Amino acid sequence: MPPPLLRTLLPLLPLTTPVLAHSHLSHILINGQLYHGFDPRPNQSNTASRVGWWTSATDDGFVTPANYTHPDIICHRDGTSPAAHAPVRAGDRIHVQWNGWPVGHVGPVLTYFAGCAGLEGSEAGCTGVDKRELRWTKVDDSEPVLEFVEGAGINGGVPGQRWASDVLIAANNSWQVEVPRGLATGPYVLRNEVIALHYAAEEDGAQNYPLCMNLWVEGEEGGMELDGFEATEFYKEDDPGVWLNVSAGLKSYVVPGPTVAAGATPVPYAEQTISLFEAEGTPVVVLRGTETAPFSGGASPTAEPRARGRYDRS
Ligand SMILES: *[C@@H]1O[C@H](CO)[C@@H](O)[C@H](O)[C@H]1NC(C)=O
Ligand SMILES: *[C@@H]1O[C@H](CO)[C@@H](O)[C@H](O)[C@H]1NC(C)=O
Ligand SMILES: *[C@@H]1O[C@H](CO)[C@@H](O)[C@H](O)[C@H]1NC(C)=O
Ligand SMILES: CC(=O)N[C@H]1CO[C@H](CO)[C@@H](O)[C@@H]1O
Ligand SMILES: [Cu+2]
Repeated sequence: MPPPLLRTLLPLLPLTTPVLAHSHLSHILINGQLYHGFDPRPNQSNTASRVGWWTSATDDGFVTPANYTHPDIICHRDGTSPAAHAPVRAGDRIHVQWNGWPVGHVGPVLTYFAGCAGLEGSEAGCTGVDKRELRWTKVDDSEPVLEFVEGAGINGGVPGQRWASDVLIAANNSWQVEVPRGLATGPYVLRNEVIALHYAAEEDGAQNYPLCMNLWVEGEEGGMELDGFEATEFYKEDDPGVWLNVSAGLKSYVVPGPTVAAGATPVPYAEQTISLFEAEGTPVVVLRGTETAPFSGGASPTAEPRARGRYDRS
């Protein structure tokens, strides 16, 4: 870990806005139904029926490029699956709600799916699966990611630039994701990740926020199975989209990681809007194969590991 950069880099942040702690996914909405994420901050009460993965990121923080080959990049630090899955149909839109997004933390918003069916331990859906066995398919890379605009930075971001993260902030810190049409029925993990680039001019300065949620997709018999990449192979420390100075007259941006799968339909910027909450949804647990039952709250997720030391940067 390099020494704290806060003192030298603080002027990059707008002075009028408080420096927020970073963020996590508070919930997802599917057709107005709310499913809870996991709040990693100390002293939060997290419901057993949450579909968000447990993490030890009690500082609401991130994973850095030095850890791109470490399992922490899969579903954040010590990421551990919950018992419940949010039911959704192939082709539905999922509204992914971040718990705020700090101004100036500019970068791409990336979305991946991994299927759990067929993996060892998948009798209970994604819950008992070894996360290192997950193979991820990118379904959205938030194109065009970076647009050049007149004037001051949007939302206090970099002057002359509008990033996907600024679009996310404008939509009340949320992102819409379409579940690929034609997907096979079964349990999946949704991985929504923002890569914040405000310190990325420094080696190991990018900040990845990879957050996971369990889904139960009602798709098609004999639908498309996903086969993708290991998350520990997505990025390299010196990728041009990871190690770059966003303030040094950037002319273009190269999105890191795999390309978006053919057939996936990212939701365009114009449709990245707030979605209204109507009711609490009932998550399901997977009984076996393609059979599910409403989550009753009884089943306890796998033992949750103890939090370890905090990362030291904001
Ligand atoms: C919050 O949790 C910490 C330990 O994580 C504990 O020391 C503290 O007393 C708790 N605060 C409240 C208000 O419960
Ligand atoms: C905006 O986001 C916050 C969480 O950051 C959420 O509590 C609130 O309900 C959202 N507002 C709307 C209208 O969706
Ligand atoms: C990034 O670019 C800006 C503008 O050229 C410069 O002031 C700053 O020192 C650069 N940062 C680093 C870490 O090189
Ligand atoms: C290369 C590297 O920095 N690996 C780190 C990834 O995260 C774990 C857990 O915090 C560290 O122990 C490793 O050193
Ligand atoms: Cu931050």
